[in-house]
Amino acid sequence: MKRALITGVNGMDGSHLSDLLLSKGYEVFGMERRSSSKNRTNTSHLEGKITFVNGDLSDQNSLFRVIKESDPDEVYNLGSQSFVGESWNTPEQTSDVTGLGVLRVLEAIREYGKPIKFYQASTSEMFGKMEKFANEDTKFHPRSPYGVAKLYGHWITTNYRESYDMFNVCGILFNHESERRGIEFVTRKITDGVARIHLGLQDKVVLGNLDTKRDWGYSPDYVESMWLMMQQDKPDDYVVATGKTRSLGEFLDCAFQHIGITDWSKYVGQDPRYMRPADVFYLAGDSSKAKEILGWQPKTSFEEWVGKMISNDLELLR
Ligand code: F7E
Repeated sequence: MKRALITGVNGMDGSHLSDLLLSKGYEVFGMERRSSSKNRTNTSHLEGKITFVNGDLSDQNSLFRVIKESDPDEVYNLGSQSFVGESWNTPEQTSDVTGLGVLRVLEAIREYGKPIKFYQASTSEMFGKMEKFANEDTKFHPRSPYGVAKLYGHWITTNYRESYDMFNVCGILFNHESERRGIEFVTRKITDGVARIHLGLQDKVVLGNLDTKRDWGYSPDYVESMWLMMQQDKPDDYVVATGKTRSLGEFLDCAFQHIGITDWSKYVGQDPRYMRPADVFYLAGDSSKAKEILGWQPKTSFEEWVGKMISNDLELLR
């Protein structure tokens, strides 16, 4: 039985990856920060099925201990301060956890001595200012403290692969969403808002920059690419995306259509509070390499997963 350690287990990807690895017969260890009130909304169904271990990406000693306790074959580093907007409010903490946290996990693995495969959650936010499809060779230009911290994580993972011959892979994943997405991210904010409007609980969804485009996919499809990267003979980096870019307006069209509204203009407001000092306006990913080498491709259509998110929010609110 293979053993996997997932940092950030309570996040959207961490919980979907746990589901996937359990279905493949893994013993799963999920790292979470100690807290008086547990945040297991996404993982309550995993209690008793995985082992939760206390650890913190900003504390080196805790990581030495967690690696020893879990004795993993594979480590998936999904923990981070992942909300881009928040990274301007807490740039130092974001750099520490999202950037230096990667170095600390790598050092803990190195110190432990046994060969352990390592997955780093890199991100399309590292491309930032881009104009056409990005692949593994596209130049990086991050536009937020979060993107800069992720770029450090990406390069230190690569550097440790080259310096110490470690099996380190980086998945450069474009935006991916699901019913378990945090409410502050734009897709979930909209599906929750649309559900509230439908139930008469709210009049409007108030957003920030509407002039933005993303290559959005579905998280359960994307976590499969993480596992596939770890099963290859050689460690490498892969872009994971759908190849289809949509505007926020198209996302709103699709979401409101699920409750029978075609003209959503009177239900959507704007507030500068939700705008960022610098934004990423356009993201488009070319995942040809992942398709060719990993045999990966997205399975769930845009309309299908947006529908799942709305149905889930309606059910939760009811
Ligand atoms: O914003 C705009 C916002 O916060 C998407 C994270 O998983 O994906 C995610 O980062 C866009 C931005 O995601 C609101 O300005 C407009 O242009 O949902 P988001 P993100 O910043 O793309 C990448 C790949 C990651 O790695 C990150 O960890 O939507 N937008 N109005 C808004 N965004 C939010 N959050 N709230 C609004 O009201």
